[in-house]
Amino acid sequence: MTAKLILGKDIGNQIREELKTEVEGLKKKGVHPGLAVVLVGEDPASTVYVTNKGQACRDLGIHEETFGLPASTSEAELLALVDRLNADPKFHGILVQLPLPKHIDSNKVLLRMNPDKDVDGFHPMNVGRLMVGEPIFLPCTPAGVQQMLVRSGNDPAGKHVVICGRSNIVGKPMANILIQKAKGANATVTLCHTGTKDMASITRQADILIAAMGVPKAITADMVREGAVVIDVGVNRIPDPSAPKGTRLVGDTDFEAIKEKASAITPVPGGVGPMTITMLMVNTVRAAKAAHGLK
Ligand code: BQF
Repeated sequence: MTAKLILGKDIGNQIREELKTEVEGLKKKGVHPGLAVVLVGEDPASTVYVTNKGQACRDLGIHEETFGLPASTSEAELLALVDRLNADPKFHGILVQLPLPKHIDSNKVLLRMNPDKDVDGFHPMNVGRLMVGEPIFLPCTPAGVQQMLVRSGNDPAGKHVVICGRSNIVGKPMANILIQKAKGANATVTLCHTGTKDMASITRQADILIAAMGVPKAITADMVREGAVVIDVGVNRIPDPSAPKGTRLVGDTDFEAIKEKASAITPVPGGVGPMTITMLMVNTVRAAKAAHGLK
């Protein structure tokens, strides 16, 4: 079997087209969605991600401002900026790009945000709301994975989904989304992590396998059941002397080998990554509507 590609780039563009129309309609009602993006330091990968987010906003007509702060910014200074953005009605969404420098406690920063502007869905209030089944913002990457599954005809309902990786940003919210008794969810979920014994014996039972470990090519073909759907969340930059930049992006799966075995797979790049950005746009529009009492 050779796997069908699930292209997040295409699925995301379709959703962004729908959003563009929605943003135009909101502006006619006097609502101009706005997003504040905060970047502390100059990590090259984070800088690329923040650029991607700003570009997506401009494409949709969403007002966006990036607040670039030096790596030496103190926790108190960052908290003061969050307070200011919380109080600024121009911004319906606030995003603090992670990871933050080591001297800043990111949990403290997330806790300071107005949960109604937390378009990443990382504030403990929003984490809790997801767990009890009343989410306002779903974390962007797992929300994007859910959309890719549903829109590619692989509804997770009743399926055994195995997630590898337990980060607060992907693995844990992914599990919390898919176990809900809700449309596009209702799956049986197994969460594997670095403490899992014989991971391959578990991944081989997956109807849907989600790789979110942050380890290049950690999922090999022998770990995949014939006909499984494989979602690769990994974005790893590895050295490649033959590439113009000297590096290239690889996921957490051995794509070339697995595509001969899976029924469907997401590529890297062009898979989950663009969906993360798309779902950030969805959350920002939702935040703007909620702030103006619109459904
Ligand atoms: C693509 C991210 C790890 C840690 C923090 C498109 C993005 C990436 C890839 C992107 C990511 C990864 C983002 C592609 C945002 C996804 O074409 O494959 C877009 O911008 N992402 C982030 O903000 O923080 C991260 C990965």
